[in-house]
Amino acid sequence: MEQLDCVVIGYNEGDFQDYRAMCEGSGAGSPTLQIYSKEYLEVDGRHLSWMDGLSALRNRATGRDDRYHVGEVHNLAGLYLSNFLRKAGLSAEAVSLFSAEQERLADLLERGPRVVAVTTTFYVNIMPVLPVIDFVRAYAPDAHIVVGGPLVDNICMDGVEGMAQDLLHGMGADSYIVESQGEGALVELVRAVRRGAPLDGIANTVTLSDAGRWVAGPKKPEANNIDHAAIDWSGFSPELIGTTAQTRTARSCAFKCSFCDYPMRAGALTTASVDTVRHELRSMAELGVKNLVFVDDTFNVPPKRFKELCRMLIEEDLGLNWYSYFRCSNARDEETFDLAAQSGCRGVFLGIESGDQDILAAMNKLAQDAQYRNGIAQLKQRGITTFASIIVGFPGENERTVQNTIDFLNETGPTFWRAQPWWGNPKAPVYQRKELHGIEGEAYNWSHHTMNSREAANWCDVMFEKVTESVWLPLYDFDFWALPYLDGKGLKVEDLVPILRASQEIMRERDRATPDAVRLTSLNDELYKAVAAVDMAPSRFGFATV
Ligand code: B12
Ligand code: SF4
Repeated sequence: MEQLDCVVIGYNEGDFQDYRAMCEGSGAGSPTLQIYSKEYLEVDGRHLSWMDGLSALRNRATGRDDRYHVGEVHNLAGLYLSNFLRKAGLSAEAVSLFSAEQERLADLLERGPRVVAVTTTFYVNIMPVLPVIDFVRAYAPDAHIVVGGPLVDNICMDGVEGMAQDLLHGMGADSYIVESQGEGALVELVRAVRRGAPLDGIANTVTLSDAGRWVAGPKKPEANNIDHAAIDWSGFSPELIGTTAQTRTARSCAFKCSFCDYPMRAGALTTASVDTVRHELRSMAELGVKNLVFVDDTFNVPPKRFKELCRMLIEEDLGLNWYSYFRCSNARDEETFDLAAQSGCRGVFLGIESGDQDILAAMNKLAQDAQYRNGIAQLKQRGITTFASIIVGFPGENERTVQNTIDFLNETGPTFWRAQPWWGNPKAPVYQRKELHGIEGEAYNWSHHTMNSREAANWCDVMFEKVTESVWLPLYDFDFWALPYLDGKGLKVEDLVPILRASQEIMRERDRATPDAVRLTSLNDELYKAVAAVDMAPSRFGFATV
């Protein structure tokens, strides 16, 4: 079989039991444990992620071995990077979910790839990278392993000195790419490995010197043409892609929310042309894709382009349902909502963050409460599923502002919601006014003039009790992005709502100081019956393959 130039490995979700131990290790009252408490199900005495819990209950009813997992929707960085390499005349294959595709990965590694590229989009520490590198070393000891993506970018943000050296050694790759894009550097690296040329001068790469130190090559920001980089979907098989697929029509974001550093890292907003998107969607539909996810951070901005995209989707009439992030504050006329609905919009992720006007202003959200209320009402009228994501504990937050958010959620009734304690990102703009807000600490361990992280976790619990007009969505390997995936499996929102509502009731009962064991058993029975009653297509992965 022909030798491959590169294999790109997508997502390794890590071990849920390790994640549980980490959360429990943070101690009672910590934000991490609070988040964990609202994202697991207990099945046969074992804590499982919500999606694994769903699979286990279904398997009990069907006798099958289905492992439903959002990573069945092919990892987009994997597809994007392998497509980019192919366009540069190199051969490349992608793997989506490491834990479930080890057999296929082993087959690809048998083909002696020159380079194995490891993505890190979803990682906040190096742990998930380690088993991937061990696996590749065992099956393809001669392959050059390169790790890139957001994790490496974050580690090397201030250069490759000190802690960065240790972490790069700790991961154990042969080189790293430090760039918010990085696809250009990957092509150069693969070409150099192919030629047997030295790697140390390649822009945006970090290589190991003879003295055992990581040394950064020249820094050269990439500005890859987003139209030229569009994915040629005909190069991937329908089995690999399935009925739900993600794509991206823009890079970065035009806003500057004060809790987020993404636009600073990703550069200026860059959009693909409507025609590029048209061609991509046609080839996706030809593969059999039915549910489409636009992962763009602000899909309906600029508004004029959004309308053009919707009109194109209507014209093409490809039978696609679509999902995306959506900013209500930029949807200023009814036509926007009409076009969204007519073009197949089925669900939107609303970064609401807060129902309090002062907090929104402090976050620099450039959004008004009235715009949110109107937006949710318009979307609901058109049968579009809404998910409201809330941050609790941003500087300025207090009992009154939390109550305003609770009222907002109960009055507007988005289909789904979730609140999470604020994650203090020291690179985000709000940290430039640290003294003003009295911010001390970061990540999930902080305090400021009006709250601390443990109080924020407690308020999330209070909200969980008091928000009654919307249904909680778990986070771990679920989130809004699981909705299009489950829809593709036949689990429609109207069937998912009662299932999630039942699990929310279970979480409420089990987290009480003295849970009622009889009620808990009856709620678990109710959940099982609801899961057993739905009609779902088999999953691509099984537990036996893990
Ligand atoms: C869809 C999604 C998910 C889905 C993915 C489902 C699936 N089937 O793939 C799921 C539900 C798993 C998910 C989960 C999480 N997610 Co998420 N997710 C996204 C989202 C919307 C899209 C990611 C994507 O595909 N982007 C498009 C691709 C093309 O871009 P990319 O992956 O960045 O890759 C580019 C470069 O980074 C680079 N690159 C990447 N890897 C490599 C490797 C090499 C070698 C090279 C050269 C280049 C390279 O190449 C690509 C092209 O330039 C992003 C937001 C966004 N719009 O990007 C958030 C995002 C990635 N998620 C984020 C987070 C925080 C999470 C969670 C940790 C949430 C949490 N708090 O628990 C979890 C992690 C997993 C878990 N335990 O639940 C953050 C990441 C922050 C960070 N790492 O700094 C983001 C950016 C959202 C945000 N703004 O906060 N997520
Ligand atoms: S939170 Fe979203 S809209 Fe705000 S700056 Fe970050 S990516 Fe942009």
